[in-house]
Amino acid sequence: MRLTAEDHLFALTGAGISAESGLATFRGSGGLWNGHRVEEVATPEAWMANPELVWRFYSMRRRDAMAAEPNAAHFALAAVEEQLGDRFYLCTQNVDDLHERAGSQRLHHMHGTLFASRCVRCNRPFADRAFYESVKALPACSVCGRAVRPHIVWFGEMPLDMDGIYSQLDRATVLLVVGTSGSVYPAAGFVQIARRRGIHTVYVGPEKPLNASSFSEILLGTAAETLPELFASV
Ligand code: BV8
Ligand code: ZN
Repeated sequence: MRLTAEDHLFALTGAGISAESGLATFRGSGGLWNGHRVEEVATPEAWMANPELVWRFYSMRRRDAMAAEPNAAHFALAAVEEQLGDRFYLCTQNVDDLHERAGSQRLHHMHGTLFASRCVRCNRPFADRAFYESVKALPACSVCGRAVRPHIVWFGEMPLDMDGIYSQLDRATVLLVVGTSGSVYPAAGFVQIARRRGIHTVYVGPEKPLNASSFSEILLGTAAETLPELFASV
């Protein structure tokens, strides 16, 4: 991948970029996440059926993310953002805060964030780092009393700010995708949009993603090993 001073870089990351920080990926553990089937807990149906299980799952994810540190891949993306400024945009499917903690600013969490919650009726996200691990500890809205849920986009729900993402994709001259299996849409479809626009598309990860055939370039390797080198020539 060659980046010039005129390029607009759109970077999309997935769970693989946080793997070297010790955070579990969706597929790494065979679709199970610490013993829970993801479909069991990352859906509105699961929330309706068992809010306590869902809050236990996300409390565990909050704990894991608090204990993790950003790795060289997160820092490499923050460094290249320094150089590119407004010609850089990072869209992550991840809900952990490792990109922020590595210094990324032009960053969008299209599937929500672990450290925010929102009332199911008021719907305004607020910062929340608490753990809710028992039925009696389930949070309720201080304004209207209704249930408070994780500010996470579940399967079947609309990802956040799709218009903003598509307009950034329109400006990009290079799409870099890091550490995602390409199994979930609309994120897995961004490379097809980029390809139709004829821009250069690069995938970085230790194994080919499901949408591998759409990429101009596939760099097989881990994120922490590959990204610092990839940006060395910028
Ligand atoms: C939507 C937050 C409409 C939750 C996530 C039938 C019924 C209902 C829906 C659907 C359906 N069929 C299709 C759909 C759409 C559905 C979908 O795609 N389902 C799949 C399963 C078929 N999508 C949705 O529901 C989305 N919403 O479609 O709304 C719409 C459509 C268009 C426009 C507007 C609206 C919402 C999906 C969001 C769900 N929430 N996350 C949470 O975190 O708890 S998804 C979650 O899984 C991730 O965020 C990511 O998006 C996805 C896949 O995870 P990955 O990040 O890719 O991780 P994975 O483990 O899969 O892969 C890890 C990769 O890392 C591997 O490739 C591995 O090789 C690599 N790796 C490992 N180690 C390293 C590494 N890479 C680099 N370095 C390493 N060291
Ligand atoms: Zn409320």
